[in-house]
Amino acid sequence: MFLIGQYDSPFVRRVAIAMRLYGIGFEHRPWSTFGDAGKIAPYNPLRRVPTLVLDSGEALIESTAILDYLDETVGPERAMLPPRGEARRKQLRLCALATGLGDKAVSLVYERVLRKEQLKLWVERCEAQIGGVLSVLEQERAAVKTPYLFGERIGHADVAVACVLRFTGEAHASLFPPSRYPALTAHAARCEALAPFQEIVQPLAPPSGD
Ligand SMILES: N[C@@H](CCC(=O)N[C@@H](CS)C(=O)NCC(=O)O)C(=O)O
Repeated sequence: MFLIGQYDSPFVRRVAIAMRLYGIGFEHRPWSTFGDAGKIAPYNPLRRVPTLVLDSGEALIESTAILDYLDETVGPERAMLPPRGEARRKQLRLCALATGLGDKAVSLVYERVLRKEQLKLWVERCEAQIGGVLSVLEQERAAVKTPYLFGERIGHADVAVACVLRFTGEAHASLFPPSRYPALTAHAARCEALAPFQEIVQPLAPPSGD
């Protein structure tokens, strides 16, 4: 199977890291959503990444749906998300906050590099959404004393938060000053020290719009 997308995307990265953590092998096609849109389109008409193409030819889209497939593949004992109940809902909520933050951070990058003049209304809205989510995540991470958000084992929310923090810090340094978010900074450092995070990483290379 092969994973389409570059590792500077927090969404592609969270999927690739989960695959490494699960020990699931894959080929990597680091196609750019803009430069290589024509290559992505046959697998995903949205021309978005991550897209995971299975050996059968079936193409999975959306990081959450891809992780759902991977969880099913490894089974409930090893899955990085509880199968049901409150524990699942709580972790999915944090995943949604982290990936929602990622959506806004990506959107702000597009606004910066693809438009001649940025739309102030949109920029301010995204910045407020990013700041609001970071505050809540900081509070909630600070309140948890275990190594990871939901205990001793790393979960999808941990990976999502770390990947999105890295992207936000690289793309919008002024929105994520480490001194304002010590618990999140410590969380990111703990995750980034793990081998799969060190292996699966790519400095941000935004589209040029050309
Ligand atoms: N909700 C999607 C978000 C994926 C996403 O935003 N990917 C970006 C790259 S970071 C992309 O494909 N951008 C091109 C586009 O949206 O047209 C997911 O979780 O997979």
